[in-house]
Amino acid sequence: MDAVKNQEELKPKAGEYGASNIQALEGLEAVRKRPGMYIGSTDTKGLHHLVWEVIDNSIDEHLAGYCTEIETIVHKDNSITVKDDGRGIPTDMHKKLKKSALEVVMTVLHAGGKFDKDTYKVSGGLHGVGVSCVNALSEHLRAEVHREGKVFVQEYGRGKPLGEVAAIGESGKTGTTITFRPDPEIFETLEYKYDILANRMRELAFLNKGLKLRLTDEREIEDDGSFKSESFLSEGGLKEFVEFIDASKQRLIDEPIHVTGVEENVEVEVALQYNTSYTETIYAYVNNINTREGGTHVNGFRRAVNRLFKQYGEDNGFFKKLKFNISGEDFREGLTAVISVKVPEPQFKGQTKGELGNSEVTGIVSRCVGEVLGHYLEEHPRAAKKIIDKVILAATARHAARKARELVQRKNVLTGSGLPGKLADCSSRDPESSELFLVEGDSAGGTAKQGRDRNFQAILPLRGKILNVEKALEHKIYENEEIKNMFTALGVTIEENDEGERILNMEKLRYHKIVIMCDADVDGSHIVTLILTFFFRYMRPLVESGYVYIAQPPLYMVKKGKQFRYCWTEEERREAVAAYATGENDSSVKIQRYKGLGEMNAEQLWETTMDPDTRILQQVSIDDAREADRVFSMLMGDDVPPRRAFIEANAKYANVDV
Ligand code: 0RA
Repeated sequence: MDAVKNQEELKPKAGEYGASNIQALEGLEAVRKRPGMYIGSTDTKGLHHLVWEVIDNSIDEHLAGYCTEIETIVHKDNSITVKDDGRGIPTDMHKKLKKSALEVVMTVLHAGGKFDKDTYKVSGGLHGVGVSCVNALSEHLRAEVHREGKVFVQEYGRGKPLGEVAAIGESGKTGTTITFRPDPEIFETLEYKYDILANRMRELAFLNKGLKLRLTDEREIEDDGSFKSESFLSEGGLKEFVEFIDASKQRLIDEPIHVTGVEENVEVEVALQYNTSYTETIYAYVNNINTREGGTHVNGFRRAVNRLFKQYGEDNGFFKKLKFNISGEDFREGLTAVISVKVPEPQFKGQTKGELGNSEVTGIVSRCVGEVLGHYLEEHPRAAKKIIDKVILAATARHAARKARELVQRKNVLTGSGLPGKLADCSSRDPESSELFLVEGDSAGGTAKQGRDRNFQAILPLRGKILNVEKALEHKIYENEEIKNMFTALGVTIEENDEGERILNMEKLRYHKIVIMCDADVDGSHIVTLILTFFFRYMRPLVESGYVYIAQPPLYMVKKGKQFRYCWTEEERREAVAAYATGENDSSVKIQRYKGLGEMNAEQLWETTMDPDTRILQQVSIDDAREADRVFSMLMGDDVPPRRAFIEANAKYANVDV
């Protein structure tokens, strides 16, 4: 192996990329000291972030027009290889640092090398910290570069080179292969999750049409002896992405509307479709990064959709018979869209930096979408009419729901305290220390009432299955006894703003802990999903505030004589049995499986599930609730849209009286 000493032959031609472009900024010690600052966390999320960081660099090569395939391999020991066919990391000598550019890119923080603003790069949010971070946080890393006819290799330990860059052979190809083993001194877990990797790669394939991403998991062997492996490649891009998201839904128009455009160096691509459901699904990306909190690109998109459809409906007299206004919200029901913008210098805002802040983007997206949508509506009058009908349907239902809601909310005010008869309230009037248990079934509700600490714990029993919020019409929701009880017990109301948007008024919220307590069986978990779906759709701010929890009743009690232990997992059960048993098959050790809350008495329920000192509560994150909603829509489907029946029964759009 000969180390690269003579740099003359590797000198870049004029205009080509050279080592001197790379600026050295910071050392990698900082990264190891405070990894969270660079990759967000050192849990499973941070661990996967290492892979995204390397892949992002390969995708930058794709965006620059040089890379068509990225292969990712999870090895048996959870080390990772990412191989691309891009240009390869430059290996010529960096003039100031007197080191190979490869070494600089791998060992100097922020030396990504691609500082020119004309090329879009994946940077912003927590991304774009550079492969050097991956190197710093890897026990071992090997970089192999095929470039200029040669194969160059350098290896590192915790970010420090283990030797010089070596030219180890010849190659007719170009590309970079990085293999790294995350450092156990840094990460709490080292186990890569196939599904997390696969889902992100599928998403990246949709976002970068024509780019092939291959994932191989050497930890899993298939029946035919090969490793588990999948390839992701989309020729249709965002259009296919929208079709994938809506796979289980009934589409309203034949194929998604596709928008592409460029303005002021901002690239815009959007695909949108309407389906027969009532929920809006928008996935938005900036430079391939998912912006969960939306931002100016999403605002621009909404603005265009509202403006164009409203104009079209008015110009064609479709809204003439309506006795109420169409509002922004009405354009959102059943809308599925993917918005992808490429912005040279993205600014991210918001709590989790998941919101695009660049104000110029609003107008750019709005104009691009507006122009294409305008043509589309002119050229597809039948599709346009279908969408407008759907919008009118949404407005009509919103109008009906408002009336139903107002009726219920007004009645409440008239009937004094307004608290539901079924509620066993607590004595505390301080929301911060008060808890409401939503308990499945009257009998478990009774046990919970006996077992609770009435000073701060309130119990609201819910009958069997609460109303199926997927199938139900919104105005029916507010008439449902169980749901009304939840609203009044909690002290929250829904109001509408000028946009027609439903806003949850939490000013009079009576509890800051809302605990869903269901049986630990299949039915119970179905009911949890149902309740979470309801919270996600109608009381989302409660979830976002971190007020919603799921109780975790034990699955077993293991007993021997007077000793007993509650167990929440199979493993705990095995341990308990092992601890009590004096020999094999010790018949004095008894295992009781708790199928439902009803099998526990008040005291047991208190000490296992309700007592703040001993209970386990799972706090529901917004992602949990969103996932419940997704699972739920898939299970329930929407074969015959109920609102269609509703609207047919009420014939004329204008005169819905509830
Ligand atoms: C610095 C400069 C150039 C490319 C890269 C780094 C690069 C980094 C990674 C990481 C994984 N795969 C990669 N591929 C490329 C520009 C190279 C040029 O101008 O020739």
